[in-house]
Amino acid sequence: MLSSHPAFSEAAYSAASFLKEHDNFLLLTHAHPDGDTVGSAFALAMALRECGKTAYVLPDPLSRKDFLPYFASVAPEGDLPSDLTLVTVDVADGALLPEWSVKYLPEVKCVIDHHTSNRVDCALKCVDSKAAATAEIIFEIVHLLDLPLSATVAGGIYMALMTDTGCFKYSNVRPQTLLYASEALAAGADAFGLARKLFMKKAPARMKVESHVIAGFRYFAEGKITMASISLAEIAAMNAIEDDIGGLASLTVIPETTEIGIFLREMAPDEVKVSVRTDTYVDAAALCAKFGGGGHVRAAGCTLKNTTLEEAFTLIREEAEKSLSC
Ligand SMILES: [Mn+2]
Repeated sequence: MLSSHPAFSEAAYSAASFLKEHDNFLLLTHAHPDGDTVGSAFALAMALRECGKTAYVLPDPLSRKDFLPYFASVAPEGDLPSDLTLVTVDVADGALLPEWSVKYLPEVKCVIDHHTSNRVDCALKCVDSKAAATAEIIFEIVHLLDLPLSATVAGGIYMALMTDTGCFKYSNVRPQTLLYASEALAAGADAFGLARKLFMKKAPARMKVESHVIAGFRYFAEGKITMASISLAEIAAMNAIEDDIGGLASLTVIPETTEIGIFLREMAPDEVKVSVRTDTYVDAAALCAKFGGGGHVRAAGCTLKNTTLEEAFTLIREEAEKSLSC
């Protein structure tokens, strides 16, 4: 582990002292889990186990299949201990918990996250909005628990860092991101294996969905806004599964003229999930906040209920156009 390092976050210090005081943990991840919520929760659970504590992550059977082994290895076995301490990891808002986790929300005792707009109702919020991924906080916590970084924990941290930075490309990358990734690599994280599996190789069905989405791009404001959507009917027609649909939003900000990329996914006939990615100056979180959502300055989201896909498309386009001139 690091002999000298940049100052760790307040979030990591308060989380580490809280974690030291308790013994049986159930960690909660957000719905439609990404590599940060999964990798961070997995790494934290493993680290707590290395401290001799009991720690589980509540499984997500709907997760993309690459994440299922992570969930399986830290899933609760048999009856849960009665004195569980609930902790959310990378969950920006209680509304983002999967439906089977919502019942635990009132019992959450600690929030570990990097979303500025964190809205989970909890007394202890360990939020470092400067961290590129929640995994940066987890790395610091592991250090503060006086644990050597094991290859297992390092693997979860590396996956999470890689995911939330688009393979270390996004504007959220800071010196700590690469320093902690380097430490994770030195500790045995399979950097190429993870990059290959999660980012470089894609199933034929995924390629088909991506080309369909790109072919359907619509440009507004002289190309400064790119929008794409996928309906339930299109998902059914392409036989697409969750693995084929997640993370499509990042495609919308690729066109070189585009400042705001918007991806809409029809979740139900009257419910639309909107993901916004911005290039250099528009605040994606502020745009999504207009619809009750939030996230980060370059990547954010919201869900529009009682709204059709077409209505949502128009609503978000109008707000996006306004945000260009702010
Ligand atoms: Mn994250």
